[in-house]
Amino acid sequence: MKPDLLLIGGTTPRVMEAIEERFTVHEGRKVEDWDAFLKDKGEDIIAVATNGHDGLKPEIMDRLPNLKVISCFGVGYDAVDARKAAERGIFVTHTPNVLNADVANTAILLMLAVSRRVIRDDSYVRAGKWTGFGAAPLTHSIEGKKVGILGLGRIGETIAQKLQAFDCDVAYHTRNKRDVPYRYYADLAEMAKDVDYLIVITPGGAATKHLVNREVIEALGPEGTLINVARGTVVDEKELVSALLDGRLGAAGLDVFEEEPNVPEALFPLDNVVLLPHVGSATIETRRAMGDLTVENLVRYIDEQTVTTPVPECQHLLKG
Ligand code: A2R
Repeated sequence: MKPDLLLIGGTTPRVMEAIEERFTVHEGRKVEDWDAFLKDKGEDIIAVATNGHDGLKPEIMDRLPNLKVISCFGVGYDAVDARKAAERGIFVTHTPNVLNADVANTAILLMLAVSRRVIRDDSYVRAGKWTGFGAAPLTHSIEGKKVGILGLGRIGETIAQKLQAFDCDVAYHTRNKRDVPYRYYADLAEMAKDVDYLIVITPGGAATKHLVNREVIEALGPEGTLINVARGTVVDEKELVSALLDGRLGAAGLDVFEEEPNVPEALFPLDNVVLLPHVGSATIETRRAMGDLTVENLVRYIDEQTVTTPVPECQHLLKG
């Protein structure tokens, strides 16, 4: 008899095939009556596979008394209450490191796309304006600019390393100063005041909610550019939109939003803003690696009662 797994959200055919080999899979998105499902199957479910967006609702977790492992596809796990899971001895796992390069590339892609006005200039060509009006207006270089990184963890450090190729002057803000060759700011607004670009790459959740507030946005200022590849909640989106509309902030490149998939429509006409549908890690190569690690964590739990990449809150559950 295969153990029972609840799959929340969709997944790739490769992951589906791998989990179906080892588990009886119950697809959450096909469940019409959750109450009936949980009454019938809640006690059998020992594993949940989910993603950073859907997570696992607390009211569902509460009704899975024999749950042992929650494997989350993605590095951010703010949609799962990892502390509560750890208290119950449940492993929460995520997929760190394998996505560092592509999320960092997305941050730099947004810096370049915004600064060089790629979307505007592409439209310029397609609309026949090049032949009609001649050369497009000049744009800004990212070469040698000052970049402040909010969150210098696995991905933030990868961004910093890649920015060396553009001769950027990198600074960072975190709660704990690190032993790295970049200038540290204990105060985020101070850093925002001194840089041309502010890149946000912290985790989401309550601890980072609206860290980028009106004061930080205004410190970045009319010549500054905000790049967010972390979570929409880290930035006060209302303040961001109003600063962009008033010209109190120069430009923005955004991969994430507070109420995904809803994006403030006020941003749509602005050509100093580039908007992406949360695709930081969304390449075939990286999503495959993330999927494989999601499955590895589930299978190792079944075979060895341990996991490969627990979130920090569950680290202590590892044996030895
Ligand atoms: O504050 P520290 O020293 O714990 O540094 C972490 C920083 N961070 C913060 N910085 C300022 N204020 C905060 N309240 C705060 N909370 C955390 O964010 C650390 O430098 C960084 C997180 O790094 P990692 O845990 O290595 O995460 P990783 O793999 O870089 O991914 C970051 C996020 C994910 O959680 C997803 O939401 C997103 O990127 O894709």
